[in-house]
Amino acid sequence: MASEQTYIMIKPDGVNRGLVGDIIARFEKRGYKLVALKMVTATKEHLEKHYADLSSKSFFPGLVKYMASGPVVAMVWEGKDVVKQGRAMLGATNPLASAPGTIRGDYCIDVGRNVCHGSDAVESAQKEIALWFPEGLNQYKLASEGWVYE
Ligand code: DAT
Ligand code: MG
Repeated sequence: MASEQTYIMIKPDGVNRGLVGDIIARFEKRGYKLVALKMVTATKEHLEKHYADLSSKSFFPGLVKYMASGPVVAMVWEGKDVVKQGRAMLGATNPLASAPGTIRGDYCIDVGRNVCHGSDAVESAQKEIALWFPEGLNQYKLASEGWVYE
């Protein structure tokens, strides 16, 4: 099975609001495979790299400050179509436009406090995974695989 990977991150508001377990559980219960996880208090320099594409935006300094204000939970999830499905599970960037049932649609209101990050394409996922997990990922066979995939 071709295994796609995505970078999912619980932002400092998600950590402080006690949403870590719920967000991880959603990906676990869906059937996706966790291949890396750690809590990191990221430096501004690291976050500027992560959000480099947005550096010209007026909200960029505030975004970096918020993301550096506390620890984040960094994860890599693996499975079929996980980049696109992960984005759908997160909901729209602006929580006011996020459908109920999505993480953002269920747990937040302001775009600047939208509790989670998910890679937007396979290529950006690869870049983000390399940035956040230079030490590499875990390789194992998930015991439930045959019950998730036909
Ligand atoms: P996403 O996180 O859905 O991939 P993005 O990559 O366009 O969205 O932006 C990254 C983050 O920047 C987003 O999660 C929240 C913040 N952001 C985006 N647009 C914003 C805006 N108009 N005002 C304030 N923050 C914004
Ligand atoms: Mg993005």
